[in-house]
Amino acid sequence: MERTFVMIKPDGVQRGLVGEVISRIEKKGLKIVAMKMLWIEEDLAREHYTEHSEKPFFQALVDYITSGPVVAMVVEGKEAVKVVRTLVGATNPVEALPGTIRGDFGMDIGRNVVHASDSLESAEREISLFFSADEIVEYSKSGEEWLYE
Ligand code: IDP
Ligand code: MG
Repeated sequence: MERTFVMIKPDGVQRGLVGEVISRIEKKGLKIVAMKMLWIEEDLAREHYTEHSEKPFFQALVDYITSGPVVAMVVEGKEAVKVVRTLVGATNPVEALPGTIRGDFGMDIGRNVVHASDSLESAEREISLFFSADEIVEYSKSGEEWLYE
């Protein structure tokens, strides 16, 4: 099983999409093993998006992600990184396919509703930035035998 990091960004929270996003994650068959609401500080935002620190949109991105509360999650499942990226859709909601979160709920690359880790390495890094080990809950979920062969 893999774990990935998912975050409902400030626009997703303000637009009342928290339930919708969580619902899609649950219905797909993924297991939520950690979740919290927080208001990200500037330093954490810069660290989270460090790979983009030289990009022209970096400061706007930091301003966006610190503009209101977010909902952060750790999500577990078989190939969870890839599965969640597929659920989330392309970075630019203009190009994201209908049926994906960004395709169904976004209009602008700078307001694309959710974040999801892009690799197992990013997932491990991002999970440890946002959660301590004791905030991640291990449990078995009923019906797993109907999800996995
Ligand atoms: P991702 O979120 O799909 O992994 P990244 O390329 O890692 O996409 O970019 C991180 C975030 O930075 C995007 O989700 C989006 O909010 C923002 N972003 C990416 N490219 C642009 C851009 O060209 N203009 C403005 N914001 C951008
Ligand atoms: Mg990314």
